[in-house]
Amino acid sequence: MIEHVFDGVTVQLTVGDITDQPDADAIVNAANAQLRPGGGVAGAIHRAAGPGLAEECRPLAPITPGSAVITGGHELPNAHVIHTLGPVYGTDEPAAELLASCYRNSLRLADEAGLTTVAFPAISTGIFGYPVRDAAVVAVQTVAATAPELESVRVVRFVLFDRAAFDAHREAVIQARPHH
Ligand code: AR6
Repeated sequence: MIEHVFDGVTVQLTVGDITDQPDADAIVNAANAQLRPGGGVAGAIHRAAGPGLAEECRPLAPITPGSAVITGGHELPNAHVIHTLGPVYGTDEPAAELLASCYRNSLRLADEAGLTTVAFPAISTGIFGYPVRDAAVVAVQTVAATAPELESVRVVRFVLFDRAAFDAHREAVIQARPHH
């Protein structure tokens, strides 16, 4: 685990599984527009949460790239799931702005709900094909840029599935630090 504090918000990087973050108030889902189970992160979250999550999601769908919605966590150890739709790389443009909106809108929902700790996977870097090094820069810079407006969120954890994603985010944190 590595950590860096941006404007009072601790950004943590860890290698692991997004469904195994019991101390997070919310985990973020790399969702599809229909908020259905699907594969990757979404499949894992819906499997762990049980069928009640898909049921709660149904009336909230469809969502558009860059937007986010919040639900309960059902059988997950987390009180909430925040579902955000990342851009499909090469199709949804402008990709970086849409990806930044995913992080910003998810953080704002968490803050409005009074949550302290939020865990994100690397949105759009799996099935949606966003190169992880570029996505990591957008993700970390957006969290750093949003930190000053957050009143309740104090810990933002990136849960990276493999070493390459972890290293990309570590580089992005080093880059985003003031006076690095
Ligand atoms: N915990 C943490 N990270 C994970 C996990 C996990 N359990 N599983 C995969 N990753 P993806 P996307 C990593 O494909 O690109 C779904 O079918 C993975 O290695 O889940 O936004 C939805 O229904 C990758 O780095 O999300 C959508 O249709 C990152 O998480 C579509 O995929 C994101 O991979 C969304 O695609």
